[in-house]
Amino acid sequence: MTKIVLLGAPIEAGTGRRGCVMGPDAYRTAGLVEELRALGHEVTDMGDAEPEDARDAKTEFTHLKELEVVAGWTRALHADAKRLGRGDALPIYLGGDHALSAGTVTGHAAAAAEQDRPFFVLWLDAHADFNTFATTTSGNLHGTPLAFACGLPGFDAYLNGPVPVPVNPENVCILGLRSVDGDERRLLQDSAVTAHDMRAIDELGIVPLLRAFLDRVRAAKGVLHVSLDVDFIEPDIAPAVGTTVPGGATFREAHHVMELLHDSGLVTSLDLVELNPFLDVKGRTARLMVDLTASLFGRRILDRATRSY
Ligand code: Z70
Ligand code: MN
Ligand code: MN
Ligand code: MN
Repeated sequence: MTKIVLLGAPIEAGTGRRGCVMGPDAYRTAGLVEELRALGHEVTDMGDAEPEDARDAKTEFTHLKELEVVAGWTRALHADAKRLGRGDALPIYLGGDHALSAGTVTGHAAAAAEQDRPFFVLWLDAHADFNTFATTTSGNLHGTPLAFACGLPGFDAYLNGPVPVPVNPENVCILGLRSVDGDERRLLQDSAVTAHDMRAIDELGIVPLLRAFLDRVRAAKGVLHVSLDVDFIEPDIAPAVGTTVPGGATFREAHHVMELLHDSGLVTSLDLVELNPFLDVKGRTARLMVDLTASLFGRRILDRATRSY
């Protein structure tokens, strides 16, 4: 049994379109609380977080969209995540677009540092979200949270100062990559982030790639934050996203990743991001995300002797 807290983060300002604000309620409607309780977990839904006022958030760049709103969410969620990271329950953040992870990842990194635990991030996404204010061409700030969390320069507007505890890029693994911008690619390749694109998954298999990363987390006695972007999954089966990129993880790959994460026992916090219920087809993407979350929290087809994790 795991103690789980749910916190909604209905932010859509990080994307170029409307709809992610409905994400938290779509997860509730799709039965997330009931599914987790059916698995024996103690679940508390804390409702939705609210952004801080961040009208002071300014930069030299004029093409950034909704910077003040994104900064307000970053500050609020950073504080929420830092507080929840000190507690004994496992938080699931219900997005909301991926800009919310600027707050959750940096908040959990700060909490982990207080406890002298190495902090790791698994980023399941078609995108690297490794743009800075200087490199984003779209101006959509959901393309920036991982660069921000890793301490790349120029982001002081988000937290009104530097990131207190930047994530060590060596402790970050991206799985599912298939859309990276030009300057973003250079930043990513110059960093120590482990990035596995779809070609790596096709050639080597998603399981060995994930196992290698989990082995590193375990060896370091680390804690693991998982950030699951809906567009990690093939859009034919997960259509409710603003940016559909073909060639995503299959139903079986996605569930297998979740099952391995469960067996590892290493996950300490989770983001579910980029669900846009306005674009969904009869709730199927929301239900798939709930089912994947259930797999991460122990739902299985048969009990079996697994490998050591
Ligand atoms: C592109 C940009 C992005 C998510 C799209 C796309 C970023 N690299 N991230 N969907 N989750 O605009 O920066
Ligand atoms: Mn609501
Ligand atoms: Mn993303
Ligand atoms: Mn994405």
